[in-house]
Amino acid sequence: ASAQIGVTGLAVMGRNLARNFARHGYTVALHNRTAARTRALVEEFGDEGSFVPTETAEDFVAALEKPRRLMIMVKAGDATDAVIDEFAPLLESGDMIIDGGNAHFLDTRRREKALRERGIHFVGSGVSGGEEGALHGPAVMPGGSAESYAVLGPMLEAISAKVDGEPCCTHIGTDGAGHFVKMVHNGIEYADMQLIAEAYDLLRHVAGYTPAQIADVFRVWNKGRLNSYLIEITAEILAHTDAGTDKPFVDIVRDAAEQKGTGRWTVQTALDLGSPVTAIAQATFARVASSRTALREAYRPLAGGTEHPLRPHEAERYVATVEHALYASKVIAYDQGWTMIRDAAEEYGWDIDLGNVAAIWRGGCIIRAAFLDRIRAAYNTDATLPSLLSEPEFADEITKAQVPWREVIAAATRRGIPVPAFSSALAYYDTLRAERLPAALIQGQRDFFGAHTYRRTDREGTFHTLWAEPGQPEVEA
Ligand code: 2AM
Repeated sequence: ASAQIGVTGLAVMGRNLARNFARHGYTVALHNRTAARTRALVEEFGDEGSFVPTETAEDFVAALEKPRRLMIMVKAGDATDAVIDEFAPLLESGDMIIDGGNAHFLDTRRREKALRERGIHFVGSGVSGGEEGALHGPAVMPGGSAESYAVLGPMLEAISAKVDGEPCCTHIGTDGAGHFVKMVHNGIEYADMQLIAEAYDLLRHVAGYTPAQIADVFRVWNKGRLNSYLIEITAEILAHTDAGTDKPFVDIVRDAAEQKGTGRWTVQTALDLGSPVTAIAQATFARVASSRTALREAYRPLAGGTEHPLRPHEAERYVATVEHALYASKVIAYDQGWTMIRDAAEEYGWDIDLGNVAAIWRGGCIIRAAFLDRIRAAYNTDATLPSLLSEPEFADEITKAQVPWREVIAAATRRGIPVPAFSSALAYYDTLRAERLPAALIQGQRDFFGAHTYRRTDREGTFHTLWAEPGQPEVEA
């Protein structure tokens, strides 16, 4: 019993996390259903640190120091349950199982409860940053008990990415909070990617820029407030030429976006929570729509917008306009994500520090960005901030972006260029900003056909109008 942590499931993510622990001085017990993977890891990387390879579940558990810390890195879903069922009977009270896979937070809640009843800590942990992150420093989002974090926290912080010396790992909240926050991270990632893609599309088809020219625009943007990993890689992708054809890489890729499902989970969950994450939803639907070949065939011959080519001297100004629209939409998308996290915290009783969520996403993960420092500062100044736009600096930026943001969307609409994420972000902004919404009319319709009742602006109570009897006063329901 000499290993501080054990990792079972040694496909690329598990292997790289195991190596990351070992490189940080921990003795790591290794296990995999198929022992060949365990042997291969030790053969290839055994000199990176201290590994204890094991073949049976019993040997694996016996190799772990108490309280045992056992990390599961298998495919999310049934495999996770199978592995838990295999190991839990071999563990004792106080031991800890960490699930570093992409589990649905409701599965994590279920597993945590079942294991808690047996005295075992179950820590559902989001791990972001892909293979490279797993090896060199991911963003880590552990849920579970505070007691388990006291033991695991230092280890997870050690292997996490660091920004200004701070670890990109914090205790998110109890049971499924870590996997929930990871899910929303991915939802925000979908929105951010779609927004960037729409900005590219506009520069291409309105400004008439080539992919290489747009790469230069993104490189400039990456030096400003949009600075982020996603903007940086976008520039690289746009500058890339397909070796075989010499065409811009972006022109030889089929325009049907795929997904592994965390965006879909975010949207499904948002509907249950009543969280209006419209930009994330539009980004998810945009991927789905792009893949609907038969529908696209059917719509392709239909009428579109009108061409208004920009004159060359207008292009430069247009780039600045798109930057405003992208930035403003991005603030809205992130605000929606944070709203959803707050809604879930309330629903599930999680004590989530919203500033810390921003802080740990500054490194290791796909949405890492300078911008997150500002979100963190906003929540650190006022943890009860109802929205990012309640913070004066963000409010000021959005105010300054108003005219260009609307101009970009209006011009795209006239030309028939789809900007679902840009326009949903603006519609969200205008919805929440409005003095009066036509929701009043919806309430009238509901009362008319279904006697669903309404409330009045001028006095308290719940009312129903006798629609079939004109002239009658409304009745109090
Ligand atoms: P394998 O190497 O034996 O296939 C990713 O698929 C990782 O999860 C692999 O390490 C794989 O083990 C493991 N895995 C998948 N399903 C599993 C299961 N039902 N039980 C144990 N490990 C599983």
